[in-house]
Formats: sequence, C-alpha cells, structure tokens
Amino acid sequence: MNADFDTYRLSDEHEALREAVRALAEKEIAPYAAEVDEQGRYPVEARDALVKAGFHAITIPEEYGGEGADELAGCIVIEEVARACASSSLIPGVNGLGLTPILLSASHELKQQVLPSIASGEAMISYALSEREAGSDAASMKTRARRDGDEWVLNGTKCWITNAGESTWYTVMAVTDPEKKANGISAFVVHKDDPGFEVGPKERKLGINGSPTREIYFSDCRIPADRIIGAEGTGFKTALQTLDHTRPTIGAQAVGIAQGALDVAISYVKERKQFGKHLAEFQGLQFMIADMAMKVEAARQLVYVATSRAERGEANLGFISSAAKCMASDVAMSVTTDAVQLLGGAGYTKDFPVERMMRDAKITQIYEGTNQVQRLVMARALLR
Ligand code: COS
Repeated sequence: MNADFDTYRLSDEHEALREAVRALAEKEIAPYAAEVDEQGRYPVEARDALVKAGFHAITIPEEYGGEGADELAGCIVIEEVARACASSSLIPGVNGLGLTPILLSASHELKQQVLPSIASGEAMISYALSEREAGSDAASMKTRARRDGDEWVLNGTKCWITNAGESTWYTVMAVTDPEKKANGISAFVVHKDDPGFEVGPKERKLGINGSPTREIYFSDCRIPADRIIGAEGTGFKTALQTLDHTRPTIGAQAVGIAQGALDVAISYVKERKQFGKHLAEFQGLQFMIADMAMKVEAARQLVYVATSRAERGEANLGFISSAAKCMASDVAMSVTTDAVQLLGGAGYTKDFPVERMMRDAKITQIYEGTNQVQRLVMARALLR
C-alpha cells in the first residue's frame, strides 16, 4: 500500500475501447435488457455481439488466439456492458473468472487445449469454487478428486455456478488430500461432455435473471490427468489469487450498474416537473445527484487502481482488490436505490430500468466473496 498516485492512466486505446463498447452496448445490448430480465433468458444478442467484436474474453493472450488486452481493458468492457445490462456483463465477467486460474497457473499445454476455444467464442468458461456448505469458508469444500491411472475422478456438487449450462468449460476446485486442508485442494478444468458431469436446474433469483446460476454435479466424472491446473495441492491458492485479480472486475460491474442508474436518474430529473419546476431545480435532489456521481467516480478510480496493480503482478493485492469490490458494490447498491427514489413511483415500475438495476446491484455485494469477507481480507492485510 504505497502512496503512489500515478498507479494507472487510461491510454488513448482504453478510451477508444470504452467508446466502442458503449456504442455496442447501447445498440445491441440495452434494447434487450428488460426482456432478458423479465423472461429470465440468456442474452444471446449480447453474446453474439460481444463475440463478434472480440470483447467476450479480451484478456486472453494473443499467443492463445485472444486479444491480449490488459486487465484494465477487461474492466472497461465489463463496466460499459453492465451500464446497459448487468446479466450481459457476466459474459466477459465470468469468462475472466473462469480463465484467470488457467492464465495464472496452468501449463502451456493446458492453456493450448482450453484458451483458443474461448478466444474464438466457440466456448465459454465458468468458475466452480463454492458449495452449498462451503461459501465464505471455501476451504471446507467436500468435492473430491482422486487420481486413477491417467485420469482424475471427481465426485461432489458445486453450487451457485454462474453461466452453468451455457459454459463449455468449468474451472473446478476439489479436495485431493483431505489431511492437508487448504493445501490439499487442487484445481481442474472440466468439459461439459466429460462423462459424469451434469448441470442442475436454474436458481430462481432476485436479479441478474439473464445469467443462469445452477449447481453442477460430478458423479465419478473422469477427466484426463493433464487437466489439473498447476501442481497438486495448489488449487486453493490459485483460487484466491484469481479472486485478487477478478474482484476488481466485480467492482467494474458495480460501477457500470451504478453509472447506468445515475444516467437514467439525471435525464429523468431534467424532464419531470412538479410544483411548476423541473425536479433538477430542487436543491435537495441536486445534492442527491451530486452525491451519487461522487460515489460512482470514487469507486471507479479505486477499481482502476486495483486492476492496474493486479495487472502489474504486485504482491499483497488482497487489500486493494477487496476494497475495490466492496466499495464499488456498496456504491452500486446505494446509487441504484437513490435512482429508484428519484424516479419515485415510476422508478418502482418496470417501465424504467432502475428497479432492475437495483435488483442486479444487490448480487455485487454477495458474489466473489460477500462484503463481510472482503472486510475480513482487508482487516487481515492491515493487522498482519
Ligand atoms: N493468494 C494466494 N494465496 C493465498 C491468498 C491469496 N490472495 N490468500 C490466502 N492464501 C493462502 C494462505 O497463505 C494459506 O496458505 P498457507 O497455509 O500455505 O499459508 C492458504 O491460502 C489458506 O489461506 P487462509 O488460511 O487465509 O484461508 P481461510 O480458509 O482462512 O480463507 C478467506 C480465507 C475467507 C478469505 C477465503 O476463504 C475467501 O476468500 N472466502 C470467500 C470465497 C469466495 O470469494 N467465494 C466466492 C466464490 S467465487 S463467485
């Protein structure tokens, strides 16, 4: 935690990327966002548009067929898509989460097996750490992986898996040595067609209804031995190191949702009249708008600093990446709630997108570690 104020700078390329993603999101994603939410359907229009533009998994290195963009670029894509549709932003978001363990720790051969299919958009990837009884306490997982000759055999159930059923690949953490606790967990890549792999029914959720969340089941699921990510016993560390890189991307999603709600609120208060004046002329509401924008900008800056530090491979990312995720998601919840308030009765209806944004914001305080876990990570870093 150095007092280094020049920790990132948006390049011309980053600004151009933002403009390109915003244009794409407004034209090809926003028009379907309400329908995707109401029908609880996967945003195929967003997927096709993101794949066509190469924005669905932008951080895959060129060597593996990807765009080779940096993590800040990855955050900008997620932020701008989330401004229009949070469910759709989980396409680049979850790809990033699923493939980061591979980028960080897999062999060149495994990267070659998996990454080109994701880079081309032919496949997507999900991340499977949580279990019904192992959420915040992720190391207490029960899913087992046992070596049998040239194969690993997986048994167990993973829970709350974002985009399960849509993804082809799954990065899965499983216990290989129960005696060693966190150091007895290994990470694997499973393909949807591997024998013994199945997905469960869709969870019925408050928000992000366009992104399926399901359990995934492993019943004597056999995968080739070379699908282990890194060495046996390193899976939990890879999983946490991954979160150091991807929690800022949840922050980016939260910033995008908040910005989307703020933009709607600003245009509404400039149009709507009460007591013979535009709402924008009431100082009480002006102060609300100013506070909302101030919080969104502060969260954005923290997210960009965190992701830039992660990109540089700095040590001890726990504090900054948890702070970015925690603050941005708390901001998203408060700003979307205020946006509903500013639109009044209209804001509470589905005629405007702010009630959806408020429901979608809630998950950002919960997934990739609850904000209580983020505070625990921050406190541990401070008090170590
Ligand atoms: N990077 C690499 N290694 C890390 C690490 C990090 N950021 N943080 C901890 N480790 C290492 C530790 O050093 C320890 O290894 P050693 O025993 O060799 O020292 C090991 O990992 C276990 O760490 P720790 O003892 O801190 O683990 P805990 O069981 O106490 O769990 C929390 C730590 C609670 C922070 C972790 O389980 C967590 O983040 N939980 C939330 C999970 C989550 O985000 N779930 C959402 C799923 S993704 S949608």
